[in-house]
Amino acid sequence: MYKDITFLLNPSEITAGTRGASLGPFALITAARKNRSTLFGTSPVVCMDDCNSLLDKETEFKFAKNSDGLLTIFKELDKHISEIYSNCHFPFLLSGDHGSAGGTIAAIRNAFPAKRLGVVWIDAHGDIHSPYTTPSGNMHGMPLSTALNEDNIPCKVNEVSSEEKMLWDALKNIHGIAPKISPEDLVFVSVRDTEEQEDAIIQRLGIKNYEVSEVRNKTANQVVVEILQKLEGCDLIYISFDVDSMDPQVTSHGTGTPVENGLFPEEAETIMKGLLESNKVCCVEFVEINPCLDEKKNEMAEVAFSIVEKLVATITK
Ligand SMILES: [Mn+2]
Repeated sequence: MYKDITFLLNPSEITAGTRGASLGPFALITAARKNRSTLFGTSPVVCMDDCNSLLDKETEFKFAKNSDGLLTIFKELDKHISEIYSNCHFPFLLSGDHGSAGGTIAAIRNAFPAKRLGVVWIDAHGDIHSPYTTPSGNMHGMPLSTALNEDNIPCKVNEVSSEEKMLWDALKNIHGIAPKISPEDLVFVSVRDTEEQEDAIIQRLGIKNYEVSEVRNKTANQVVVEILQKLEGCDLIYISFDVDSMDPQVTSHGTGTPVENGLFPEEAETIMKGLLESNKVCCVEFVEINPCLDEKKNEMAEVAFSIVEKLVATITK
């Protein structure tokens, strides 16, 4: 189905609250080189432009910080991902912060407008805030709301400016497709740190979350079976893997917002490999590795790299 993989590096960190996620993709490549891996010499590697210089100025947008730059990143992602698909390659994204993943979803939908897309969001966080509900204005907490075309107005706490609204609406409506996905086609894994506004929308939309305890009790393989069953009506599946889904005691704190009691790396790997075996997965994205915050040198990137290696072997076999 795919001739090869293209690694798309997207070192954007304009939507995170801490600094350093832009180094994540390069920390992962460094981990590969330390292991004398030839993975990144075997398939094409493309690096996207970023808008990270926005971080050197004050953002005008309190509740949608750097949303002007994020809109640019969404458009860049579309350009690159559409080119990767037109070459019959599988886009494997190594990104900075998670905020741009709404743009990845948008790009996939734009490349396959007639296909139904399922999303497996493996993350400690729900990432389902909007400018109307965010406590921080950091847009890495909002990518799923751009994909779901959701403002969560019943939980509104912020007065959003007209400029912020315009940019937010542009993110949600990019490519003229809104929403990009349905809530029933979204599955959370390992989400364990949410705010009450997020809990309310997750409940209202009925989004399934496989908590860490459920993964452990049922086994990761059983969770794969259930997710594929739930997404049976989807033609394509996108996997968004935030490394903070994993347990920081087992990995490290080399990520922007670590949360205790996460998945073991083996569980994350088993789930993603199992999903890939279905041949429905059309894109995988790794996000939020932050080597600046890593108390074990580059451990988070090394753990992530070992998973990337196994997933690539599954995709190309
Ligand atoms: Mn996330």
